Formats: sequence, C-alpha cells, structure tokens
Amino acid sequence: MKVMKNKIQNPLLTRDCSTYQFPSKMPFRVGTPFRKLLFHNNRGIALITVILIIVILVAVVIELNRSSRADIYDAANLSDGIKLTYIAKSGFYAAAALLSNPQNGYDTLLDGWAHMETISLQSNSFFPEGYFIVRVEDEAGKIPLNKLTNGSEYSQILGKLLSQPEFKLNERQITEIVASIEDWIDTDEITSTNGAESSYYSSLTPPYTAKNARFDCIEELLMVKGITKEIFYGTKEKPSLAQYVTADGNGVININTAPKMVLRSLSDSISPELADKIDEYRTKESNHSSLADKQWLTGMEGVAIMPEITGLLDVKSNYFKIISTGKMNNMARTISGIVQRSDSKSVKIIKWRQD
Ligand SMILES: [Ca+2]
Repeated sequence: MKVMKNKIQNPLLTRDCSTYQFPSKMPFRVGTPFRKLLFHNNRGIALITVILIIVILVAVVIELNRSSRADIYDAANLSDGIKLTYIAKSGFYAAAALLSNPQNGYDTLLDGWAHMETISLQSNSFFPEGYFIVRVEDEAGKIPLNKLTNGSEYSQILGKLLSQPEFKLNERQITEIVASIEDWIDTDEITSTNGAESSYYSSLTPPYTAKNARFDCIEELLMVKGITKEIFYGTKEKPSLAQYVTADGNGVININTAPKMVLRSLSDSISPELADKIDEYRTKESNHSSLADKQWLTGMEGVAIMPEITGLLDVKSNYFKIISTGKMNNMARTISGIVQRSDSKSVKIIKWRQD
C-alpha cells in the first residue's frame, strides 16, 4: 500500500489544530526573570504564598506594561477585548512563573501550580476592572495518544479507560476507537481490525484522508472513527475523554498527578474506591516526601500493576496545560496553551490559542 505523506493534506484536518499557534509566538517570555523573583521552599506557608502572589503579579504587571506599551500608544482607549486578553495573559504568566520554580525533582498535586485558585481569587485587586481564573493541568498525568501502537501498553491503558462504566461504551466501540487511533498515527494505509484508514475517511462527506502522523492536538480525535463529540467533550452524564488524553509529553504517566480515572486504567486492581484512597494519600501533606519515588503506589496494599505498565510510570512531569480566562463586565476571553519545562527549569510555550 502507498504510504501517505507525513502531513495534514485536507483542509478539514487542519480545522481544529489550526486554532493553535505552534511556534512560541506569545509576545512574552517566561523563564529566568520570573524564577529569580520567586522564593524557594514556600510550599504550604501562607505568608510566603501571599508574598509570592504579590511578587508574581507585580512582575506580571511590569511585563504586561512592557509588552502592551505599543498597543497603548496605538490606541488611546484600549478596547475591552484587548484588556481581557492581557488579563488572561497575566494569569497565564502567573501559572508559568510558578511552573518555572519547582521545589524539587518531582511533581505532585501538593505543588503551587496545582492550587492556582489562590492567585485567581487575588487577581481582581491587581486590575482596575476584571480578574482572571487560571488553572494548570499536568499533561504527564494523561494518556499519551502518540504512543499508541498495536498491542502497546498505552493502547491497553486507553482501552481500560474507555471500559470504565462512566463512559457507557460497549466492547465493539472501545476496540474501534483504540484501533482507529493507532491507524490514524501509523504511517501505513493498512486497516487494522476495527480500525480505519483513508479508505474509510474518503467515503465520508466531506472526504479526507487518515493523517498517518502523530497528533498535533487532541482535538484531532474528532476526526478519528468512533469518536463522537459526545465522547470527546462528554455530557452531563458522561465524562469527557479530552481531559484524560494528551498529544504532548514524553510518554511517562505521572502517578502523583494522574486523574483518578487514569489511575483506574492502569490496572484492574484499582477500583474506584481504591483510586479514592490513592488520591487521598497523594494529596496529604505529610506524605509529600514519599511521592518522590513511584513505589509509593506500586507498594500500596491492593495495588497490583503489571511490570510493563509500571515501567511507564513516573513522578515527574515536563508538559503542562495552562488555561487562563480573563473576565470583565460579563465578558470572558480564554488563553490556553501547553508549556514544556526543561531540566534547566525554563518554561517554553510550545502551543497556545485564544478562544
Ligand atoms: Ca495509518
């Protein structure tokens, strides 16, 4: 069979990912200047947290002023839209600044970035009008779509996730979704059992081809056979698949931050009740130091994880999603993006978009 070119060829395929900016075109940089402003060992200490918030927001205002000066000169009166954008960017900045200052070599839900509601609550006092709500998700806590290959552990994990009763999917639907994702990524045009390649997608209206390359964003899942909007976005009764999968990351799954539903997908031994217990353990301050080693989970009573799966688990993260919404006068603007934190602790924006 002819191997498809390793790029998106149909305009329809670019529909969702095209809303992202992939190069670091954000008109600001995050890294050393912020890091230098931050204190160390501030986790859990209320006073220092408050100081930290103030320092971050002062830095944000300075940066905002610098980057928005051109706009101010261009227009004496900034539109609400521009103000909203900068408020949202400030929230994005604050989160990125916190991420650039990890306290240690592992990432947990006890870290500052996981508690951005404190900064969000304070944000209205730093703008003449408006405020932001910002939150951070650890991409390493999610299932990495680009690692799915036929028979892989990642495919097993995704299959287990979709088998959770909350999704209300039957066996046929689950195998169709997993196989179609594998076909979507692999470079060949050989349709696997229950999967789909260009021969299937070209029969749709409008027709398109299989991508045959890695996912650039998770929204591409909407192009894959078997994945409906209901499955991707969720409903009142069903969870959203989007919150448990990522197109980024290096393939590790951080057990300190993975959503409970992902924990349940690692092994049949992890029931909803056990997942609750695991979550209780990892969010207890006194257990923090034990989270530096993944054995805290594999050694827990009742937890039995296959060695192949254990090998994928980690306690560190390098990719995070930041979602910051600026709000003012009943209007809102959201900026979201994926940032990569390097070992040198600098944070780089690898894609972002404004909704
Ligand atoms: Ca393929």
